[in-house]
Amino acid sequence: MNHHKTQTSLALFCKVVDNFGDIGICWRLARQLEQEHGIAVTLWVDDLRSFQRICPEVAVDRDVQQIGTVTVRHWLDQDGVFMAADVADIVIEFFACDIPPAYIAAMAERTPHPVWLNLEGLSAEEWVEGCHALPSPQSRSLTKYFFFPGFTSKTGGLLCESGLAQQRQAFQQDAAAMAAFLSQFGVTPAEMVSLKVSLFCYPQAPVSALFDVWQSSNKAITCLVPEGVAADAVEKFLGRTAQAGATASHGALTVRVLPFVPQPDYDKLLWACDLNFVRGEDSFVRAQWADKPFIWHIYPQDEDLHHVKLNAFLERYTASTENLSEFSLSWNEATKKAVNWTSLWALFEADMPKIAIMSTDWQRQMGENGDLASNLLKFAETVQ
Ligand code: TRH
Repeated sequence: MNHHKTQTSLALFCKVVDNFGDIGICWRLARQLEQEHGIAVTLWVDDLRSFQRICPEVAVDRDVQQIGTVTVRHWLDQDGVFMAADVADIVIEFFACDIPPAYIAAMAERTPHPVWLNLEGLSAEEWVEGCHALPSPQSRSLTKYFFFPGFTSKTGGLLCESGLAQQRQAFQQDAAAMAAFLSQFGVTPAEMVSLKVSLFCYPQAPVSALFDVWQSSNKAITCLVPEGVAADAVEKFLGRTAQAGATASHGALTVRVLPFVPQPDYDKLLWACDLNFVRGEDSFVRAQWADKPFIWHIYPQDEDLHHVKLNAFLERYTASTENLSEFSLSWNEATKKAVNWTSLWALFEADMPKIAIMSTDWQRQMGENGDLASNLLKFAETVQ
């Protein structure tokens, strides 16, 4: 006999706190759940404008739309009318975002109750292993579970689409494809063979200090920076507004302002560059899959809490290179040592080949933990 299982449904609630990471992560997860696992996903998001920056297909004035096969709903307020029949099999709130009370009431009405998860932010700290998958009893006999991404087998792992490494390799082995990709941003053939660096960071990063060092480098450097990123330092360097298309060269350094590209193109940018500066959570993880050295600018928190998180990651990641660690700490102003950017850069640059090899090994290690979307669905099955 043929048993037809009905399609599993999943609702993912995303509040954009700021920037692009919240929606960046939720959109990536939603797409992967649909495409690789055949889940019917409804993504509730409160800020369609931020969504549109990373996914131009999004219409900012539509309450319900299909993007690919994902249903996107504009999450307008905490009110709303929901029936038990509206509730998905799996309900995920991203980053403790407080889903609408009426939706929770409908969850309690539904038989069986849905699996309810709170998808947390990424941290390399050890306590994460102890909190991952913990139940948190709620009113009306509902239970919410904490689901933590992470870097070990005792966490939910990292977001990584299947076939991503193959796609990346194919692109990196195809010099013509890489050149075509970069030339759309005005990158010249001479710049193509320079040291290509992508730059994505928060406004307080010491970009000007690094630009100064790069200008007197003995090797040409091309820095590709998306519009709006490090605007003060970029404008100072350019001597004019940092609009997409703007460019200037001083000494060995050329800076080019790129448009903010759709999410899949951002991956290609990371793959095409020799070194990537990334930030937050999603670009930070994507840089780990790019097989290239990267420097992470961590999202700043009160009382320098982020320094603890940064150190926790560096401890896991940089076992064999002090120079990467030193550079990262200085980039994040997380060291009390006086910073000499010239020597930091020289040491780091000399280590780049070694760091690239380490990064390949890291990907293999992370692969052993399984990917976040698959781990999440496996976990949902165990608590169903
Ligand atoms: O934008 P971020 O700083 O986002 C976040 C948020 O601030 C969030 O509140 C916080 O919790 C988190 O950081 C730690 O950095 P992130 O996470 O790297 O997200 C950026 C997204 O934007 C990512 O999905 C990649 C995408 N992107 C593009 O699609 N095109 C681009 O040109 C660039 C530069 C990025």
